[in-house]
Amino acid sequence: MEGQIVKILSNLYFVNSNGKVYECHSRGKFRKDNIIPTVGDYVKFDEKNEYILDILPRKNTLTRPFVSNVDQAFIITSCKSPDFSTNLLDKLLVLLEFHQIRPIICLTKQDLLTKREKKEIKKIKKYYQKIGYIVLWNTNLWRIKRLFKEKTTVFTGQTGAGKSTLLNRLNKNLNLETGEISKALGRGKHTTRHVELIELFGGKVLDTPGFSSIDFDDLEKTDIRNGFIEFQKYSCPYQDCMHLKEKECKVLEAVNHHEILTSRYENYQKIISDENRK
Ligand SMILES: Nc1nc2c(ncn2[C@@H]2O[C@H](COP(=O)(O)OP(=O)(O)O)[C@@H](O)[C@H]2O)c(=O)[nH]1
Ligand SMILES: [Mg+2]
Ligand SMILES: [Zn+2]
Repeated sequence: MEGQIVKILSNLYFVNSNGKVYECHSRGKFRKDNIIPTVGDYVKFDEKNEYILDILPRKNTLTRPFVSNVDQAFIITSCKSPDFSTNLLDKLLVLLEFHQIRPIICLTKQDLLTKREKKEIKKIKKYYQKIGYIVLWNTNLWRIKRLFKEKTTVFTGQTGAGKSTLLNRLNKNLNLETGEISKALGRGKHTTRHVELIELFGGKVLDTPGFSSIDFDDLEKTDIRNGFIEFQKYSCPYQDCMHLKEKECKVLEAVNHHEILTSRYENYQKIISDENRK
């Protein structure tokens, strides 16, 4: 049978297959081959003896926490408190593009905005939609719910952006801690918790934030360039143009004509010139 590992407790692998969970052991073989089964792995298993037989090829693997085969990520982005950061958003988009994870941008705390601020955010929202991203308000619950089906999903975004709040709204049974008060109480339980994929609206979602802008280790300059997806439609005279100082660069032209959002280009420059980039 085939299934997906949804939780690991020491040597026990919880494999979900068609909604039923099997508590499987792993054979020594994987350790020898240096493959460690992780949450999210699709596996072949012997359902009678509850043994994992084989790990199927992975689409991707994230670290911190370890999870494989992530299909999509909600980037929870607050409009205010903490302030809206296009830099963090663009960083996360680049990372997700690199790992071939579909980004879903979800804006929160729009209720805290003045009319003028809201107008500004709406403009930015439109731009990201125009270049091909799904962008939603956290109040669009019915639209959000429909996105989970048959997908493995992670949540990411700044602390305090509203990840746990949204997850709780989606499923009241989750009962995740939210806000600063609970953080101050700091229940020790939280830090030792195991990573788990939970079933939600016909898909699976990781119960902790699974991704951060610190995880930039493997990316090269060209990966960063390719992560700015709207740059790809411009064909510059320079083959393999990095859109920085090249002559007659079409991307630079588009920036000057405000076809490309200024903040997008500025973030590109910042990210690519960041320390120690290969
Ligand atoms: N005004 C407002 N507050 C929100 C919204 N979403 C979350 N919050 C609050 O923001 C704080 C941080 O939310 P939390 O879900 O813990 O953020 P997390 O760190 O991303 O999990 C909490 O006090 C929430 O009640 C929202 O849409 N509007
Ligand atoms: Mg939280
Ligand atoms: Zn160029």
